[in-house]
Amino acid sequence: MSSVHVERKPTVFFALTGLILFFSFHYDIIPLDRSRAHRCSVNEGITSMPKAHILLVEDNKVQASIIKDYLERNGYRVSTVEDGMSAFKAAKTVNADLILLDRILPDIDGNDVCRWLKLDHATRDIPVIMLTAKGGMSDRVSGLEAGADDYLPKPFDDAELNARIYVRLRAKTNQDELKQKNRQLEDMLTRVESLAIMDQLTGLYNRRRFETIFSNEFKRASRYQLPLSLLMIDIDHFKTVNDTLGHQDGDIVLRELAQVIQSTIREVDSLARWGGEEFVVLSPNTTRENGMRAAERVRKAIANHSFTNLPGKKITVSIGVAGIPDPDLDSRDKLLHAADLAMYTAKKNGRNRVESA
Ligand code: GH3
Ligand code: MG
Ligand code: MG
Ligand code: MG
Repeated sequence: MSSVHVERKPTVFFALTGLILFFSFHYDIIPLDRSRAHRCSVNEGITSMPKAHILLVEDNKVQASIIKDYLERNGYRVSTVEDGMSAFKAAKTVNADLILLDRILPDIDGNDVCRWLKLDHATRDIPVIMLTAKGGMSDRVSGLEAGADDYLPKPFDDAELNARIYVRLRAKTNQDELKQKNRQLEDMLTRVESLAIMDQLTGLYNRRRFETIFSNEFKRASRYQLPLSLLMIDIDHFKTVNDTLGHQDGDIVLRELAQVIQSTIREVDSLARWGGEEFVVLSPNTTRENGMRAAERVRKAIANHSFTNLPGKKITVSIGVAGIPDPDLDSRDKLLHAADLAMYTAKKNGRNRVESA
């Protein structure tokens, strides 16, 4: 549609137009080219787009009013401010999709306003089109250097303004969609990754993930002749817990027990759920003797713990410990088997105890 549209009596229309032209020429700027009236709006093509919100920063009231009027008739929502400081505040609060920024403002240079907007995390993604009265190359370059996405020298053509706004909004929509898709993809990947390595009940590493860690740590320990110990932990008489409380409460006990172990071991140790009510701890740089001490701390912590859904009752564990260096344990499988055997010895010797290979 045309840039200025006044449905009043002809005298009022001419008076108004004269006034507008006077101010525009007085300030050496003709904001909109009225010779291109009755042109089709570019914004009409964006039928699916919700009303885009434009923040107009323009200190010339007459010009601001004409641009605002024109943009609103082209389907945009427009907020206006008249100086750089207000532009900052508004950019953070009005949730604008695009900023039309006059270069010459009463308080701050438009380039500096643009630079600050582009430095601020909250506003850096809002496209900025600089409106400049100066058409010189250095002014255009300085505007783009300040981070402006585009510039429009005054006097500008209404259709050109519309087209440039449309292009920037379309680019921003594409960018926003891409960002959202990337975020969704990242979330999905994180979920898939955590599903692949975590035990769903306890949140600990699952057996598969543990095998990888174990493999790496075993290689490292063997190569650099560092000690490494492994704890195999099995809950004593867990069947009776399930039988008396039910499977669901049994699950809660398992979860709580996992937390007790986790809070007892060192941060560099790896804890995983090995199977039903069995857990493993891998302690790098730890001799078998120190592994025994760590196991004893775990055993005691569990035996002393009061479980939320087992008032007055205690849970105990049997722990088998194996470690390298040991000439008989020259493979991961042998180390694992030795810890397992030691755990069975602990069961055989009365449970709630630690045995080593
Ligand atoms: P012990 O080890 O002292 O010989 O006795 P136990 O009763 O623990 O015997 P066993 O190791 O053979 O049985 C393990 C029980 O753990 C059997 C199974 O019902 C229970 N269990 C395994 N996985 C889960 C689980 O995910 N949730 C619950 N609630 N119970 C489980
Ligand atoms: Mg100005
Ligand atoms: Mg078991
Ligand atoms: Mg058991």
